[in-house]
Formats: sequence, C-alpha cells, structure tokens
Amino acid sequence: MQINYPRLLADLRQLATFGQVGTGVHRLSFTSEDREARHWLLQRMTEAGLDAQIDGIGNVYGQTKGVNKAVLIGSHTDSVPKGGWLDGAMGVLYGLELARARLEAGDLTDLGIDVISFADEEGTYRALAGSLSFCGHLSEADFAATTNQLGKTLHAVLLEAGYAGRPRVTLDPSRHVAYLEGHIEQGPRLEVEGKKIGVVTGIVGIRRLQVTCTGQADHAGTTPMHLRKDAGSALIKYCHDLIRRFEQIRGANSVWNFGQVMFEPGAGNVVPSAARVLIEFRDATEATIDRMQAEIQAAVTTADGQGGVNVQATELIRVSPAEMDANLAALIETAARARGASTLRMPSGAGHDAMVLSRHVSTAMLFIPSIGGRSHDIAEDTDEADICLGIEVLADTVRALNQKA
Ligand code: HGY
Ligand code: MN
Ligand code: MN
Repeated sequence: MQINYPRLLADLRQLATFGQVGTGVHRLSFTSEDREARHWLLQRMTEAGLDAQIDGIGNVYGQTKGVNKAVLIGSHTDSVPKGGWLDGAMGVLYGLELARARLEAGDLTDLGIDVISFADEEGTYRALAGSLSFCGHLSEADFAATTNQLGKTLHAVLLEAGYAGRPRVTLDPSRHVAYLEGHIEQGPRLEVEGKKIGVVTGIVGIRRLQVTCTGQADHAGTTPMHLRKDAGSALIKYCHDLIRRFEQIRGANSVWNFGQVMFEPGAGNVVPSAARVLIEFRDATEATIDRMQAEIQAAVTTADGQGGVNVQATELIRVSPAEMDANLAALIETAARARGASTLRMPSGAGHDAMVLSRHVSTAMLFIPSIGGRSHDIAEDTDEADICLGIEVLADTVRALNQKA
C-alpha cells in the first residue's frame, strides 16, 4: 500500500473549494455547498473502485468490494460556520486515500478499507447525527423532532436534499473490525510539547442547553425601568450568575461556552420580549457534567419570575464521555514510534464521531498538530508534512491490524 501524497493533498485542497471562505470553509450540513461536497466525495470513492452511496441521512459510504472484513475509516465533511479546511475533511480523505492505495496495491487478501463521511457531525441539526444513525440511535421520528436554529426539521432538509427515504447504512459488527479516525488536534498541546502524533485516550462528554427568558416587548424610551419585563437584561444577569456558579464547582479541565445569544425582536429601541443563549459545557467525567447541569437549573430557579421574566432551560445535546480502545491506541503509538515520530497520549476536548462508534466497535483516534492550536476558524491549518506523517501512521496501524487478523 503506497500512499500518494500529492493526490491526498490535492483532494484536500479540492474539497476545501466547496463553501470556501478565505483559507477556510463555511459548509453547514445539508446546504448546497455541503451537498455538492458529498456528491464530489461520492464520485471520488466510485473512481477509486469503492462501492459508494449517499444514504438516507446524507452519510457518504464507500465499501471495498469482495471482502467480508474491513477497517472503517472516516470522519465528517460538514463544518462549523466559517470553520477550517481540515476539521473532519482530513479524516475522511485519509480513509479515501488508504482505500485507494490498498486497491492499487492489489493485495486482495488484506482486510478491506471502508470509508465514511458522517453527516452533520457539527450539529447544525443534531450533533453526530450521521454516526448516531450509523449505530442505530436515530429513528425517523427523531428526524421530525430535530430542528436547526430556524426551526426547520431534519426531516424537511433531508427531503429537500433528496436523501429522505433512501436506505441508511449501518455498522456491521461481522464486517467492521475497527473504526479509525484521523483528525487535527484543534488545540495547542502537540505543538507546545513538540510532539507529532497524538494518541487519543478518550473524548470528553458534551452537553448543550438553551436557556430562554420570556418577558414583554415595550417601547424602550417610554417604558419606565421598573415596569419593564426585560428578557434581555434578565438573560445577561442569568449568564453572570451561571459563570460564578461554574467557577465554584468546576473540575480542573471543565470548559464552558456561551456560543450564541439571540434577542427578540432585536432592535435598539424595543425592550426584548425574549432572549436565548446556547450554553455548552464539557468534562471527561459525567458526574462533573451532571454537577454543572444542576447549577444551570439552580440558576434558572433563582432567576425565574424576577422582574416579570420567566426563565427556563431545555437540554439540546447530551453525549457521554467515551474511552478509546487501549489495544488499538497502542497500535497507533507503536506505529508512530516505529516511524520515529514523537507521541503524546491525550484526551480529546473536541467531540468526534469516534465517541459514538466507540460504544459499538474497537475505536481509536490519531491527532496531528494544529498550527497555533487554531480550529473552528478559517485560521485553522496544519503543515503538509504532518498531514503526510499522520496518514503513514494510520497506514501502519492498518498493516498491524492485518497482521493480527
Ligand atoms: O463540537 C466539537 O467538539 C466538534 O468539533 N464537533
Ligand atoms: Mn469541529
Ligand atoms: Mn471534527
């Protein structure tokens, strides 16, 4: 199996043209850019000789023909708003290049390589939707109940995309012997510690809640302050209170983010009738996450009814912390060291499809450095030499799996 670096890098650059924004991409799930990228990937898989399809949730899946057992390799090709060109895309194109190189080598006795781009990992509609569907955790009823921020359902957007009603691909425990995901680190540790390959030990748990304050719209010039039911000010006070509470009960590595606020109707001269904030928080320990969620609720109870404003919290996302397979992680570590690459065992603070897969199949992840630790921004980048080293380590990991099979 001979990796073709120029071809891998050219594919990465080509994929980055779909939804290109400067040096990054804006490729939200199921938009035309995302769909065009999926279609392009489908063609690349087919050209490579894989049996490829886009399924009923938009997962792009390419199977090696003529084998009963395969390693599944992938990630996602959707992005956050104004995101980077490598987040997810690299893991998918690692899979494509490895599958292609295997077919070119013509050793048909080896384990097959199946490639997947999971839909909506970034959660425009539902975080990890594609991998949840692949592992049997998402029903058609969920499609109708899941919406984006504008209230459009996943069902509606799948119909629009032409994916609705297609069969959905699923994990096949008798075929898929392992799931491997290569990814950029998206943080600074590898670079700061001068290491080349991150061997992921586990992935943090993630929860996202929306807190909504409901008051009353009024003229912002004529309504005396004491008569207002100001949802906007209530939300700002709520957030301050919550930050104070989080700081008191946090774990050493807990993180939280107030990622989006919306005021309605949203004008300088109207008292906000409603205000919403998205709060996401993460920790490697479920008990700490539970404690943080309890604080969100306690702060709601304190704020609710103050100044005539009602406050409530709704849970949107809940993903438990996940552990990677220790044996598979050791194979990655050994493969990296055999190539003279320095390694670092590390947890992932970012979510990945691997956290869903890991509950069903032996799963491991490899990280390569992110320049300046930047990600979820168009500034995201990685040295080409590191991209090439990462795929070689993954290729060696697949070779090691073949020796075990
Ligand atoms: O949200 C995450 O951690 C990932 O980038 N989807
Ligand atoms: Mn991401
Ligand atoms: Mn990602």
